[in-house]
Amino acid sequence: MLGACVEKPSTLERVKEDGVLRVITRNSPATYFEDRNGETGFEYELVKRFADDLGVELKIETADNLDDLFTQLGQPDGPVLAAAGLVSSENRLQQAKFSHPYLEVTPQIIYRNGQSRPTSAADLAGKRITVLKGSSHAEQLAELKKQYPGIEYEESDAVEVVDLLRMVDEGQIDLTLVDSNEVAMNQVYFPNVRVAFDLGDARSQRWAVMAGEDNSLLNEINAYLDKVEKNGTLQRLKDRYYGHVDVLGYVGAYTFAQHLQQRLPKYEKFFKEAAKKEGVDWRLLAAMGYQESLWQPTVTSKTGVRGLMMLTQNTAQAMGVANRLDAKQSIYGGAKYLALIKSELDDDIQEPDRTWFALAAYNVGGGHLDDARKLAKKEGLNPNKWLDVKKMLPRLAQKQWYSKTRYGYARGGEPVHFVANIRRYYDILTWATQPQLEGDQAADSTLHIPGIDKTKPKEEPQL
Ligand code: BLG
Repeated sequence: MLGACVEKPSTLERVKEDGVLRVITRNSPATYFEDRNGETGFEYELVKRFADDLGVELKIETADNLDDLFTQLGQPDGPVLAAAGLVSSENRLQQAKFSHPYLEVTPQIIYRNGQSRPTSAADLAGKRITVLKGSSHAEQLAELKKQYPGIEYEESDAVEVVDLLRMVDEGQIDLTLVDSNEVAMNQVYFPNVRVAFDLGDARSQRWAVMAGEDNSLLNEINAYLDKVEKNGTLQRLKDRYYGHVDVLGYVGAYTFAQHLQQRLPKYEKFFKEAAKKEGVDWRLLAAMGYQESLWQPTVTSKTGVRGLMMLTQNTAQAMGVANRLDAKQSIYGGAKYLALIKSELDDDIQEPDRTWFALAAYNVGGGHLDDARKLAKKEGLNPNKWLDVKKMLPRLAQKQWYSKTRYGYARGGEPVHFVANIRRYYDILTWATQPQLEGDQAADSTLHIPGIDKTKPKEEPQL
C-alpha cells in the first residue's frame, strides 16, 4: 500500500532511528545517581540494559519532583519513558500508561528508635509527618485524613526519600511514609530509623510511557521486563541494591550504620592515604577493614591474626609493620599487601574479577587460590572468572579434592564469604560517597550519602 510509506513511525521506530532512548527519572540512591565509576542506581542499571538490548544510546534526564516528571513525560518532544520507582494510580493513569511490574514494594511508616512506636493509622494523628510532594504516599495520607482528620502532614518538593529518612533519624520530623525498598537500601546509613508498620498492601513499581503512546515501546518494554525476570538479571539487581538487610539482618544493618558514624571517621584518613599510595580504592580498603575487624584496631583472631586489617605475623613482617595493633600501620600494611598480591596475579585475570581474586588471595593465600583455579580449569570452567573459581574454593576443604592439589587443605569456604561480604560493604560505602568530593578534596571529606550532602543547599543539582 502506498499509504504505508508515509505512515508516522511508531515510538519504537523513532527511538531506533534516533539511536537514543530518552528516559526521565529522579536523582536518588534507589533510582539514579553518579558515583566515581559514573552513572548508577537500580533504575539506571535496569533501563541501561534495555537500551543496550535495543542497540541505542541511553540518555537520562532527571525531574525535580514527581509532578514535574509526569509533565515532562507528556511533552511531545520529551523523554519517552519514565523509570523512577513509580506505582500506577488512578490519577496517574490519566497521564501515563504503565508497564508490567518489576518490583513489589510496601509503603511503610517510619519512626525514630526510642520514640513511641505507632502501630495503626489512628496513631499518626498529632505527629510531624513529611512525605514527597506528588507521591503516591501523599495520596495515601490524603485518603487516610478523610477518616482521621487529626492527621497533619507536609508535602515537600525540596527533598528526596533519603532526606526524609535522615530527618526521622535526626529527630527533625516524627514520621514519614516511604516504600520498603528504600528502607531496605538506606537502613545501613541511618541507625535510628525503624519501621513502625506497613501502611496498606504491597504495590508494584512499573515504568511509564505517555498516555498517547502507540504501544510499540510499551510492548517492547514488557517483553524486556519479562525476559530479565526469567533470566535472573532482575533478581541480581534487587539483591545488589535492596538485599543489604537480607544479608546483614536488621540488627546487622543498624550496627553497620552505627559503625559507619562512630568508627569509620577515626580511620577514614588512613584508608584514603594508604589507598592513594597503593593505587587502590579507599572504599575497598575500608570494606576490607570492616570485614576483618568491624573497624576495631586491637582484635585478635583464634589463629593469632591481629589488628584492623588482620595481618598474620609473616605478612606484617614482610610489609614492614612493627605494630599490628596500630590502626595506621595495619591499614598501610594491608593496602600494600593487597596491591602486591594483585600485581602478582595472572595477567589474564581482568577487572573487576582481578579485584575479587586479590581479595581471595589476601584471605586464603595465593597458593590455594592457584589450586582452585587449576581445579576450575580441569572442570571446564574459566580459571579467570571469579564466578567459576568461587565454586571450586570450598573443595579445598574436602580430601578427595585437596589431596590432589599442590598446596593441599585450606578452609576454602572462608574466602568465598570474605569476598561476598566485602563486595556488599564496598557497594554500601561507594553509594555513601558523593562524586563532587572525589579528587583533591577527598582526603578532607567525610562520608556522604547520595542526595543528602548537608554541606550543600538542597536546591543545587546533585550531579
Ligand atoms: C591470610 C594472610 C595471607 C596468608 C593466608 O592468611 O590471613 N593475609 C594477611 O596476612 C593479610 O598472607 O596467605 S599465605 O601467606 O600464602 O599463607 C593463609 O595463611 C586474614 C587471613 C587469615 C584470616 N584473616 C586476612 O584475611 C583469619 O584470620 N582466619 C582465621 C579466622 S578464625 O580465627 O578462625 O576466626
